[in-house]
Amino acid sequence: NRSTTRTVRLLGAPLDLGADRRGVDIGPRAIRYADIAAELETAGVRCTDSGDLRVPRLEQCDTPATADDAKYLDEIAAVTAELADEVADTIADGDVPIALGGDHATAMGTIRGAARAADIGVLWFDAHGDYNTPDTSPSGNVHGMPLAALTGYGEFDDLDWTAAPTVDPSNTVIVGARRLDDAERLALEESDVTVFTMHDIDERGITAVVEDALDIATDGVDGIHVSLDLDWLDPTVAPGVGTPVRGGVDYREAHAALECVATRDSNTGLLRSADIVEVNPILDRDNRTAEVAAELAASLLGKQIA
Ligand code: HAR
Ligand code: MN
Ligand code: MN
Ligand code: MN
Repeated sequence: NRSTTRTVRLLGAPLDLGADRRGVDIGPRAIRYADIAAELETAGVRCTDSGDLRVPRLEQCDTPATADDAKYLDEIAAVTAELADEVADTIADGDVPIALGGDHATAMGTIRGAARAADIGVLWFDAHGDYNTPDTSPSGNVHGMPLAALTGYGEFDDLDWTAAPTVDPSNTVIVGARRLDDAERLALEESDVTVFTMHDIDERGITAVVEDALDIATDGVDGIHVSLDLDWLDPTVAPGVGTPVRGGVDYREAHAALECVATRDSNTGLLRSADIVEVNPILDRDNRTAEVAAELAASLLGKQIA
């Protein structure tokens, strides 16, 4: 059991180079305006904020060639390398980093930083698999690729760190998948990554699925990283995302899932880091998606309900 008060350090990552829809760079600001700091304090943790990482504006970057297989990968590599350093520093200071994205390429930074301190597993809450590679991606959008890069699958010419897995695929679990590209599905089937789909959640219930996911992610490692893509939720709950997919988890299931993680964490202290990504305020309604994101962060950190 943890006895001391933990400190969460927010790291803004206004990265939008991995996605097509503009606006995800405003995500960190929207999540702060939804008062994530106050939400986290209701969970009994201290909250500090390191401000935003510097990200080149899309307009400053060279326009990718049509049919580029991984758009802006160089720029994304540079930004996520800085984020990895910040995450590693935060963990070294004894704090819990939460990166506020930004598109899901952000996780290439957070997870790499967290994996520097200890062997970790990954819980990946997402409608998508994000397991494309430059060779398989239908879009060239790097936010559809981070999990492949991090588990050492596929060839990423400009990312030297992908030669070895950052996290063991057998400790990597996707929860809530409902839209996989064909090549991506095949690659996941052949991998050691575990995929729990919405069908599994329908059949078995969210808490049973997340308990299994936790068992797999934590097997033989020291901690876990939680990667929360807001498009994991149903678009009726979280409309402010670039690639909404119907049929996602509802508000209560989302909280129940993160409460499961928090309960396991309160027993074993396994939560090392997190990221909250893909909030797009331009596509949102009344900052609803950022508010859900802030509330879910509190559930993850162990907020007591009543
Ligand atoms: N699979 C599609 C692609 O690779 C769409 C990926 C969308 N990704 C996210 N993150 N929004 O989950 O282009
Ligand atoms: Mn994603
Ligand atoms: Mn997604
Ligand atoms: Mn293994």
